[in-house]
Amino acid sequence: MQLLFERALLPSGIARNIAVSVAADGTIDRVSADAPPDGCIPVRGLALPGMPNLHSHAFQRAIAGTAEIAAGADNSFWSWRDVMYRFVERLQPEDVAAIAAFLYVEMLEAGYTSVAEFHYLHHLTDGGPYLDPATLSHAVRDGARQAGIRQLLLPCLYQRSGFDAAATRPEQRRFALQTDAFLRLFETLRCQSEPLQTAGVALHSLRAVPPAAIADVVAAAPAPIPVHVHVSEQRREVDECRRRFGRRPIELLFDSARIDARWCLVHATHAAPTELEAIVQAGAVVGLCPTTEGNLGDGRFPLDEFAASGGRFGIGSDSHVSVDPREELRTAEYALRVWRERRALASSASRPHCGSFLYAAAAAGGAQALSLGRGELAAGEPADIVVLDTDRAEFAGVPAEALLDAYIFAPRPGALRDVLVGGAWTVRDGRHPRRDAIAQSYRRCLARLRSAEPGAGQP
Ligand code: NGQ
Ligand code: ZN
Repeated sequence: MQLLFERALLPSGIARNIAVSVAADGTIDRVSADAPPDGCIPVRGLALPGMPNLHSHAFQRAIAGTAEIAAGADNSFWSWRDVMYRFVERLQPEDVAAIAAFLYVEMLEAGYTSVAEFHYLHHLTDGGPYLDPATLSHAVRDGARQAGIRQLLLPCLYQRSGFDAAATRPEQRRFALQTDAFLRLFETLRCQSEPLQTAGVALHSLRAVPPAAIADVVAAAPAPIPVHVHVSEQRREVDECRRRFGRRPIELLFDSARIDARWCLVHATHAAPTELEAIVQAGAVVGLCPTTEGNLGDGRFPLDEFAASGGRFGIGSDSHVSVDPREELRTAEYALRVWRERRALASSASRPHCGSFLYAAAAAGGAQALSLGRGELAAGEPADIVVLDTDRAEFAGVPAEALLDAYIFAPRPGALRDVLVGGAWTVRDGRHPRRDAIAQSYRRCLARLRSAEPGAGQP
């Protein structure tokens, strides 16, 4: 397939009349600004590399917006987690698939072309193993297949409830795995990989995985297999880690494994300056989830300083209170603005356009975290492309070099028109072709879950 984009964001900037040829295996085999080859399909608008979503817990989509209730001074990340745990109690495999499919349709329509699914729900509701231990992993993969999104599935290791604990708590019973069972699960999923469905490993957190188990997993899952881990999201876990190990979580992680470019450190909110420096040196990606981090009251990440020192980052929608890359990027930048009382902080003199910088950096960091290449429109990269409808009145008068700034900082509905994943159109004219059917199963699933809730049936 040969496409001729009116405009495209290339590593060198926005260029006009760009021909992109897509190979049969779903990768880009040529990008050129020369005279277009015969048979090119013209596409109006601005083509961008699709945005990888580097952190998702799909099932949490179903509680997004339902935990925004005052509950006294103790309403925190930890009390939100209790609400989430209560919801997890009831989920069946078909629910997990239905929720994931709907969420992934939303992602595609918002311009995410790939997702790293950080998956820690493994067992039956009573904590016993499924006959097939990959049952719930297959459910999230099924969701990805229904929607047509590219997915890096990250089965997650979870072994204890805190730094001092020997095991999980009852409400975490569906997550707990021994290291050997975890590695078998990963191996199963890896063997079943397909072009759009790959596997890596996740360690839930330094809280939930002891250092010896981290070392075992890293030895059994060598580079370039991607490794994702939650780190330093909450001050409380930093304090508990220091009390138990005399070190901060990221320090402990660096002492437990060789951290390099295949690692994605999710959140890293409370990283100390020396820890941020170590992440930059290692070439690891920081996985920012700005809307979830804001929603849960996590804290502030110094993205301006981190980016200025060459730190790599990408974005994730995590708990899915928002499913929109623009909102993640804008929230990250606005958190800096209200903190520093200045503007355009994430960008720099060499990359002055804040929106363009944030988009390109997050596309590159996300691609690295999903082991997908460089996150650019270039030969050899996956043909994951989104197209903005720059003919819309909303873009009138916006110079080409500011189109991405306008897209991100003055967002309007309908700006994103088409989405290509692995060379196949998954969204046309802003709509996923299977939206209605998938939304209908999501509705039915939520009705079933709500009616099974304790206290259901009351007004
Ligand atoms: C999670 N979510 O694993 O779903 C976590 C909460 C925890 C976020 N951190 C649970 N956003 O960290 O223990
Ligand atoms: Zn998470």
